[in-house]
Amino acid sequence: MKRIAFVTGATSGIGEAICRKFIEAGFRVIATGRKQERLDQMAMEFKTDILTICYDVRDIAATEQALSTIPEEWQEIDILVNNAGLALGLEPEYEGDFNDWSTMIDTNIKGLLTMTRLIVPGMIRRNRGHIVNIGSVAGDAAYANGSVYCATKAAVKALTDGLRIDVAHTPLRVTLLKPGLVETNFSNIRFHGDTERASNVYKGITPLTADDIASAALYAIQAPEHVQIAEMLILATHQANGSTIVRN
Ligand code: NDP
Ligand code: 8X3
Repeated sequence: MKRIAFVTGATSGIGEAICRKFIEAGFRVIATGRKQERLDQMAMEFKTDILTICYDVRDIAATEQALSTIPEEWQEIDILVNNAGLALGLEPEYEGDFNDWSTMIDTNIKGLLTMTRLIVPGMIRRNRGHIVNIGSVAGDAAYANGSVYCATKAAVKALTDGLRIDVAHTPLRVTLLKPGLVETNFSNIRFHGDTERASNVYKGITPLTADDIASAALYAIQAPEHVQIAEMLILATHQANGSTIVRN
């Protein structure tokens, strides 16, 4: 029987690439996000290897309702990929937008926590499972004008480390992936649709691709069962940390 991976933020970028990579590798995928149309396209493409569910990870009741619709043959989730997330704005902390802050905190921290709280108990009961959280190099240290986003990703690191401790007596494994610059829709969202500003983020450097991160996720989940890939920091060759990017 094919193993089942549940992926949040599957409608774009890293989450979509993870769905593709996992399905190619022989997994079935529960792909989730808020864009019904995009989920429908994925359902058409991957047919019986995919189940799509549309909901917002910030809404606990909607998340519980969404999970309650999962058919029996999809309920034994082996892998949870907590990927849904975003950055909004790039400005000094003393000038940040309250709504942007709430959206980042509610999605990146509380959404990830909700998914973990709802899906991991089944893994504990079945005595198998793997949680892959998408953090960021931004969680290692704050960079200029990005403190709230960086703080949410530092929280993802703490939550991942805490979960790993809490399941250490079980066969469950917990992985944190910390990408650097990955060219996806991320910067378009961050700059509220300012595509020129977004494209400048990736000028003068060859950024990572979503597929690069999907390969790292696949490596982690395919490692032998006694091997726990606890954390991977994945950077473009000319990026040294969240603040040091050498552009030509
Ligand atoms: P994209 O904007 O391409 O994808 C973000 C995904 O998150 C979309 O599928 C979006 O789906 C989903 N999402 C956002 N908000 C919600 C929500 N409230 N409920 C459900 N789904 C939501 O960006 P990336 O692929 O780059 O980002 C994926 C993850 O990777 C994020 O956690 C990001 O912080 C992290 N990351 C990104 C890096 C980069 O440079 N790109 C580097 C390091 C980490 P929909 O709109 O359908 O809801
Ligand atoms: C996304 C990478 O450097 O834009 O987490 O914050 S960065």
